[in-house]
Amino acid sequence: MLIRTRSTADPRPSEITPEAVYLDRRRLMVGAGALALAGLAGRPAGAAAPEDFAPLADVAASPLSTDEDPNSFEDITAYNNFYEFGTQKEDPARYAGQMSTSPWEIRVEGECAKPGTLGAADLIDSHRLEERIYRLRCVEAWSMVIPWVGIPLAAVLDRFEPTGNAKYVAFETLHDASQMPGQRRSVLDWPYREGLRIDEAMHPLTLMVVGLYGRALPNQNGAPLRLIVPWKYGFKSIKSIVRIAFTQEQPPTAWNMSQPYEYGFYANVNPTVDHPRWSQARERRIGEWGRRETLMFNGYADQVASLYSGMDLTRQY
Ligand SMILES: Nc1nc2c(c(=O)[nH]1)N[C@H]1C(S)=C(S)[C@@H](COP(=O)(O)O)O[C@H]1N2
Ligand SMILES: [Mo]
Repeated sequence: MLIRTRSTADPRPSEITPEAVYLDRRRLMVGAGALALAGLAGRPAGAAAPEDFAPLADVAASPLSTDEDPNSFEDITAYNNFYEFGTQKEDPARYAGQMSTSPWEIRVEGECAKPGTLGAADLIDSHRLEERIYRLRCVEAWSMVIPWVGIPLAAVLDRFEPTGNAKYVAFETLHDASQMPGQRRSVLDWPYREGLRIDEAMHPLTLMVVGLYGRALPNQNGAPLRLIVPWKYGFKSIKSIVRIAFTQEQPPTAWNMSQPYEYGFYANVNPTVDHPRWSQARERRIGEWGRRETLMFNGYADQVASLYSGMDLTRQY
């Protein structure tokens, strides 16, 4: 996301990782080889290393994965948007370590038969974990390919038995400036909030993420539980969730509240609807030079276009 005072959306050349650092999917399968490769290529001091994160057991590969090569662990954990820790891309890697993520509970309430709390550890233990390699397209016109580990959000929400009045689902991030120094500044109206229509929340592509690269989720990526909605701009994929509410009305969302003419509720990736200040037709894949064409619904049109039939996506952006 961009605040108005910033002048460029693009990563600086110094933030672009050399090709040799990439871990492709096959190297991921033999973790030790991948680590050796990262070591040879030279990781910057202080950067997160995969071995710092606990491996997740019994992760099944998902047929919903893209066949594109994932970005490196280093790209994924060093170039982040997580404004609770600062507005620069390297701030989350630097500061998110001060957030305590265990124990962690999500309060679930609103239009459901069984409101309650959800412990992150219990959730991980009681569901089958899937690896889903998804493109993440940031509204700032860059993208990454990330091997997430998660649980279909529908399976998580079903536990609380949403009622027929549940038309939307609202999500909130932790609000605690003692752990999140970025919240001392009113860059956004904290806590960070997001929301989905119930059919979007229940769509099989929507994932409650608990890890990446087969390991527990790094704090800078939204530990211990964050959303991924792969056909929407990255800002819909809210991190470090502490509250979920089923609602009858469309819930307020952080970026829409802050800059409604720039960031809509739907935020579907759409190369034909430009942001007021820049084109959305192309994107830079982090780690690559040049640009790729942005795909309608981030490449997931076959699966999700029907959710929006009859809607004017120029107006409901
Ligand atoms: N709580 C919270 N969630 C957030 C953000 C944020 O600032 N705060 N940034 C969003 C944006 S703009 C993007 S592009 C993605 C980035 O996810 P990543 O850093 O794991 O790649 O997180 C999203 N989720
Ligand atoms: Mo973003």
